[in-house]
Amino acid sequence: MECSTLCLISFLLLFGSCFQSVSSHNSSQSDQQQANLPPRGWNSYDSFSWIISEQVFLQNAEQIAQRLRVHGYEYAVVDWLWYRKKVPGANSNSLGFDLIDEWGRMVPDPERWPSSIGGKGFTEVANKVHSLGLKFGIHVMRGISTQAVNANTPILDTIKGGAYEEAGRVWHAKDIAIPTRTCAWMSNGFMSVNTTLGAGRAFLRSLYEQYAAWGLDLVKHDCVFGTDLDLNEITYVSEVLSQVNRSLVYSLSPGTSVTPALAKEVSGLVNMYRITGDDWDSWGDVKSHFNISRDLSAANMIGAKGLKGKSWPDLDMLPFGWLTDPGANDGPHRGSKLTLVEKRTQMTLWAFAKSPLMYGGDVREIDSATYDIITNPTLLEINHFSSNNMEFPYNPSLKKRHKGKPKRSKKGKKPTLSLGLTSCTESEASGWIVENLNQPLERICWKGSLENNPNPFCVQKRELQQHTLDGESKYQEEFRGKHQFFAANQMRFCLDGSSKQKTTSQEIQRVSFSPCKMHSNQIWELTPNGTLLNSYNGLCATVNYIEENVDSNEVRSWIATGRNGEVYMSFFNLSDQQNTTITIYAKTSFVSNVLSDKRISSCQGKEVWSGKDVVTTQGVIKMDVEAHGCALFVLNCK
Ligand SMILES: *[C@@H]1O[C@H](CO)[C@@H](O)[C@H](O)[C@H]1NC(C)=O
Ligand SMILES: *[C@@H]1O[C@H](CO)[C@@H](O)[C@H](O)[C@H]1NC(C)=O
Ligand SMILES: *[C@@H]1O[C@H](CO)[C@@H](O)[C@H](O)[C@H]1NC(C)=O
Ligand SMILES: *[C@@H]1O[C@H](CO)[C@@H](O)[C@H](O)[C@H]1NC(C)=O
Ligand SMILES: *[C@@H]1O[C@H](CO)[C@@H](O)[C@H](O)[C@H]1NC(C)=O
Ligand SMILES: *[C@@H]1O[C@H](CO)[C@@H](O)[C@H](O)[C@H]1NC(C)=O
Ligand SMILES: CC(=O)N[C@H]1CO[C@H](CO)[C@@H](O)[C@@H]1O
Repeated sequence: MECSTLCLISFLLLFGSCFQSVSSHNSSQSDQQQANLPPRGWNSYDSFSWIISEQVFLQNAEQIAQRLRVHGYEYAVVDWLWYRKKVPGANSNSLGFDLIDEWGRMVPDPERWPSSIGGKGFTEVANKVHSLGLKFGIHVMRGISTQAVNANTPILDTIKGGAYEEAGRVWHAKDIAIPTRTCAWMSNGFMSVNTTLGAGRAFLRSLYEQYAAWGLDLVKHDCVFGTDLDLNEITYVSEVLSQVNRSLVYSLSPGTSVTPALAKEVSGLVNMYRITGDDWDSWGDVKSHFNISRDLSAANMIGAKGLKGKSWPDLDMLPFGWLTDPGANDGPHRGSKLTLVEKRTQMTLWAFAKSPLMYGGDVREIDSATYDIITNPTLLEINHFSSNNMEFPYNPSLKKRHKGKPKRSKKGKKPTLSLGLTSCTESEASGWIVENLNQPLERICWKGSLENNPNPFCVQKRELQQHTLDGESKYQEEFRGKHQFFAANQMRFCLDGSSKQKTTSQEIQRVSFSPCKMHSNQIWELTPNGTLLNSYNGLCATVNYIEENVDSNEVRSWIATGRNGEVYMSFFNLSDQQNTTITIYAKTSFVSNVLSDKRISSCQGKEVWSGKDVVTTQGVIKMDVEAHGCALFVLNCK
C-alpha cells in the first residue's frame, strides 16, 4: 500500500473515534497550581557538564532574562555536581572531592560558587536569579553521598533541632545508607537511604527543607527513576515538598526504560519526569523519542495530576547551539551536531508532546537559527496551550513488538532478542517459569521462548555467595529468598537490571549480563506469579523479540487542537535516507467536526517552515517532507 492510502485511512480513524472536545486555557484558575503548564527554561548540563561557576551561570541567567524570558523560558537550572571541587583528579565519578556540611548534606564548591561562603548555600544565587524575573533550580542525586557515609556524619533532625535521636542514641549516615544500592551510573557518588527508618526520612527532610530555604523553585532529582527507580525516596521527597513553605517543581531524571505503567506510579507525586535516557545531539536520539511520546500521550499522561498541580512527561533538554560532551570535565567547545531540519523536528515533537522545554546550549553564544527555532511562536503556543495532543495512528495495521514468541520475519531475518524492564504489575511481566531438568542448578526460562525454539531464553539460578563484608548479616537479611542468575555458558556474568547511564539511542539493551558482584541490581526474586523482580529498582525483567526492518514506522504524524479552535498537524519523516523527499497526504473530508458539531469539508492555513499557504483540494492536504524533517500545519477547518 502506498503512503497516501494509509494516511487517508488513518485520518478517518482519528477524527472518527479519538477526537474530543476542545478545552480552553483558564489562566485565573491555573496560576494557583504548580506546573500548570510544562515548565520552560535552561539547564547547564548540555553546555557545561558539571563545571559551571557562579559567574558563568549568572551570565547565562542574564541572557535568559533578556532574550528568552518573554518567550516563557523562566527556569535557570544548575545541573549536577555543584558540590565537587574542580581540581586535578576530580571527575563525574570520582570519590573524595565533594563538600559536605556537618550533617552530611552537599554544599556548593566555594571556589566555583563564592556567594555560598559562610553557610549560605545557594541563597544569594537564588536571590539574583529572582531579581532577574526568573526562577531557580538545581540538580541533586539520590539518597546520601558516599563521602557522608564514609565520614559517618550525624543526621539532622529539623523538627526537634540538633542530631536525630531515637531509641536512646544519635543516628549517623552509616545507619541509614544502603551500600548495595549505589547509583548504578555513579557508583562512587551516592547511594539510597532506608526510608523505613525515622533517621532515613529525617535525612531526606533535612535536605529538601534546606533546598526550600535556599529559595529554590525547582529540584531535579537524579538516579531515582527509570531503571534507577527508588519509589520510596520519590514518595517521601514528594511528601516533604508538599509540606515545605515554598512551591517547588519536582522533576525526576533520567527515564531509561519508562513505560506508561511506570509513569503512572510517579506522575501524581511529581511535576515532570523524564521518559528516556539522556538526549544528546544525534539523529538516533531524536528519533528514539517518538514511540515513548506516542505511548505516554495515548495513556493520557500529558498534563496529568501531579504534585500540588500537574505533571509532564519530560523529553529532556534541547541540545542545540554551543555544547560540551556527555560527562565531560569541560565547558562548551563545539556546535550541535544536529542539522537545522533535525532541530526543527526535535522541537516540533517536544512541542506536540507538551514536554518541558529546557534549552541546553550556552545561552551567551546562541546562534540566530537556534534562537528562531526555540522561540518559534507556533511551537511555543502548541507546547503550552494545545490539547488533545496525540500521535496520529498513521498505519493501523502496523505490527506490534512480539511479546513472547520469536517469529521469523518474511525476509527470513532472525528477530533480535531484547531484554527489558517493566512495571511488575503489567501482565507481560509474568513470563518466567522454572524448568525441572533434574540438574543441580535450577533454570528459569522465558515462557514465550520455549515453544519450537532450539535456543529458548533461560538463565541459571545462583545462590548468593557468602561475603566477609562489614554488615554481612544485614545483607543476608535484605536478600533472603533472592538470587543471582547467570547465563549457562557465561558463569562469570550475572543478569544485571541496570548498569550505566545510557543515552536514548542506545537503549535497546536494557537488561544485560555483566560481571557478577554483590550489588542489588544483580539480585532478583522470582515471585510465585512468574515475575523476575529486580532488587535495585523494583522493576521486572521481560524478553521481547523485535523484528528488524519494520520501516512502516518511518512516517509519523501528530495532531492537537489550539485554544482558539485551530488544528495543528505535523508530518515527520524519520527515514535515514537523505536527500529525497516524500509526499504525505491527509484527507479531511470525513472529519466529523467535534469543534462545532459540523462535518469538516475543508481546511486551510499555513505550513510553518516553508511559509506556504495550504488548502485542502478535494479534501486532501499534501506536502513533501525531506528525510529527518517535518511539516508543521496550522489549519482552520470548516
Ligand atoms: C476559570 O477559573 C475561575 C477560578 O477558578 C472560575 O471562577 C471560572 O469560572 C473559570 N472559567 C472557565 C471558563 O472555566
Ligand atoms: C531498612 O530498615 C528496616 C527497619 O530496620 C529493615 O527491616 C530493612 O531490612 C532495612 N532495609 C535495607 C535495605 O537495609
Ligand atoms: C512562609 O514564608 C513566608 C515568607 O517567608 C512567611 O511570610 C510565612 O509566614 C511562612 N508561612 C509559614 C506557614 O511558615
Ligand atoms: C516503535 O513502535 C513500533 C510500533 O509499536 C514498533 O514496531 C517499533 O519497533 C518501535 N520502535 C522501537 C525503536 O522500539
Ligand atoms: C505478581 O505478584 C506481585 C506480588 O508478589 C505483585 O506485586 C504483582 O503485581 C504481580 N504481577 C502480576 C502481573 O500479576
Ligand atoms: C545532500 O544534499 C546536500 C546539499 O543539498 C549535499 O551537500 C550532500 O552531499 C547531499 N548528500 C547526499 C548523501 O547526497
Ligand atoms: C515511509 C516513507 O514514506 N518514508 C520516506 C521518508 O523519506 C525517505 C527519503 O526521502 C523516503 O525514501 C521514504 O520512502
